[in-house]
Order: sequence, then C-alpha cells, then structure tokens
Amino acid sequence: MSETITTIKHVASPLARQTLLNDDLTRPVAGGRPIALLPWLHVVKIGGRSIMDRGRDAILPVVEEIRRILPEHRLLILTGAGIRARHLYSVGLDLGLPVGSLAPLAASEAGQNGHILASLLAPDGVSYVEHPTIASQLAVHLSAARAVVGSAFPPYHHHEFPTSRIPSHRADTGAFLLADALGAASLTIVEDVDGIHSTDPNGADGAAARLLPEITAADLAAHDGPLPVDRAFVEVLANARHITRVQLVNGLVPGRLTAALRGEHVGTMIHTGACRN
Ligand code: GWN
Ligand code: ATP
Repeated sequence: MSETITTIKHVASPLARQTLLNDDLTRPVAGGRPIALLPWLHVVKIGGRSIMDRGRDAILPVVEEIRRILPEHRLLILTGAGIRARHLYSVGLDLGLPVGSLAPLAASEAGQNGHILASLLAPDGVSYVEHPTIASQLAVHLSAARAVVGSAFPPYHHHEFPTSRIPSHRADTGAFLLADALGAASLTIVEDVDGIHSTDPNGADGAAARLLPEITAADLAAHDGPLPVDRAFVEVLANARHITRVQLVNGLVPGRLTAALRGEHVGTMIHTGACRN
C-alpha cells in the first residue's frame, strides 16, 4: 500500500516570490556579470553595402586577408544586407508592408551575402552556418573549423520594434548583440570609410569631415547627423556586458582588418558601457 505524500516540496529561489519588475529586488540576483561563453572568439562584421555590394574588387582582398589570419584567430564572420535590402525597403514601404514583414526579408539579404562569402572561403574549411546553429552549436563548429560565416541581421521578424517603418535592429546591432552575448574577445566592423567621422565623408559636407579615432558610446549617442552604424547599435552599446570596445575599420585598405584583429588601433575605437575587471 502506498503512503499518501503530504509533504509539499519548496524550491528555494530568491526570485520565487517577488515581482521581476523591481530592480532593487532583482539586482542582488541578476546584477552580476555573465560568464563569457566563447572568450577566444573574434567577431567580424562585413558591411553589406560598403563591402559586399562592391563585388570582386572589394570582396576578394578581404577574403584573402581573412584566409591569412585564420591560423591566428577563430572567427565568427557576419555579413550585412546591402543594396538589395534597401531596394526591398522601398518596394515594401510603397506597398505598405509593416516593419515586421520587412525585417525578415531584409535579413535574408544579409544571409545571401554570408553564403557568398562562405563559398569563397570554403577551401579553407569555412561554411555558412544558420542562425539556430549560431545559437546553440557554434562551439562545436569552431572546433572543426577556424571560422564560420553567418547573417549579421538579428532574427526579430514580427517581433521587430514598430519604432520606425524601417527595421531598427539591423546588421550592426545583430553583430554586437551576438558578440556581447557570447563574451567574445573582440568585435570589428568592416566598412568603406577609415572610421567614424564628424560628418559623412561621402555626404554634401564631406570635405569638412574629420576622422574620430576614439569615441565613447555616450558621445556617439549624442552625435547629431548621419552615422555609418545603426542607431539601435548605438543604444545597445550602453548596456554591453563583455565587449569593452568595438573597432570600425576600412576594409578597402589592405591590412586594416588584420591589424585590428591583432589589437592595433587603425580605425575608430568605440568605447562601450562595459568595463573588464
Ligand atoms: O536562409 O540566407 O536563419 O541563418 O531573419 O529567418 O528572414 O532563416 O525566415 O536557419 O532561421 O534567408 O527562413 O530567413 O538569411 O534568418 O537560415 O540559408 O526562418 O541558412 O532557416 O533566423 O540563412 O536566413 O533571414 O539567417 O538572416 O536557410 Mo537566410 Mo537569415 Mo538560411 Mo538564416 Mo531570416 Mo534560418 Mo533565420 Mo528564416
Ligand atoms: P549594411 O551592412 O547594413 O548593408 P554598411 O555597414 O555596409 O551597411 P552603410 O550603412 O552604408 O554600410 O555605412 C557606411 C557608410 O556610412 C559610409 O560609406 C559613409 O558614407 C556613411 N556615413 C554616414 N555618416 C558617417 C560618419 N559620420 N562617418 C563615417 N561614415 C559615415
């Protein structure tokens, strides 16, 4: 005959009986620094419009540089969306598509650029890996290969914030969120300018543009005028947990990406809100 069990099992948990909405109560539990999952990983974001859309003249030298750096670093290479996404936005907006419909369509263009880049690096053992693989099987893939390529776009889909009609969480934001979540050693953003300037060097006031060798996340947020990075990227910098700085470099100048991965200052160093201690 079985005994009637009358003992109620309590699971001891400091968050069990309180709201998650009160920072004072959650801070003692949730305020600590997360562990770095892949501290040896270097993340590189390759611009869609600034590098991939330029075709072989821009892509092949970058591929060669990546090929040569593989023995030194294990890389997660993420690609941006480029001109096809911009065309998609204009057609989609003209038709009245909501932002949550545009986000995955633009994301797929970032994925296409990743497939192109991965094909060129295939002889070196590099493959394109899907978002779910990045989410849960990156370590095993990077044990088998020195680098993998993925889409830099975050998969927000219909969860994209309706703040603007154009998806606000784009490739720079996605690359930063991944690098910081993984506790990566570095994030390098590769574009077609020497770094962040006081104003767009290719814009109407281009002649007056000054290169900013260093900038803090707060100064970037306060910057008036155009930037070569998503606004949402600037916002998430403030809450970085691991990545203390992001370097933006010119991928059209041979050697800049290699130097950046070796820790040299060759572009704009963006200081985030995180501090290593
Ligand atoms: O298709 O190029 O991953 O890695 O945001 O979702 O729109 O998907 O909706 O694993 O899941 O087009 O099909 O596509 O770029 O994002 O992928 O080849 O569900 O490997 O199926 O989170 O690649 O793709 O576009 O990244 O950025 O099948 Mo693509 Mo993207 Mo592939 Mo991915 Mo989205 Mo998946 Mo996804 Mo969708
Ligand atoms: P994606 O990967 O999303 O396709 P991308 O990162 O390749 O895009 P853009 O978003 O076009 O490229 O950003 C790069 C461009 O930003 C530069 O070519 C430059 O003309 C422009 N830009 C605008 N403002 C600035 C600024 N303050 N400093 C430097 N470049 C700027």
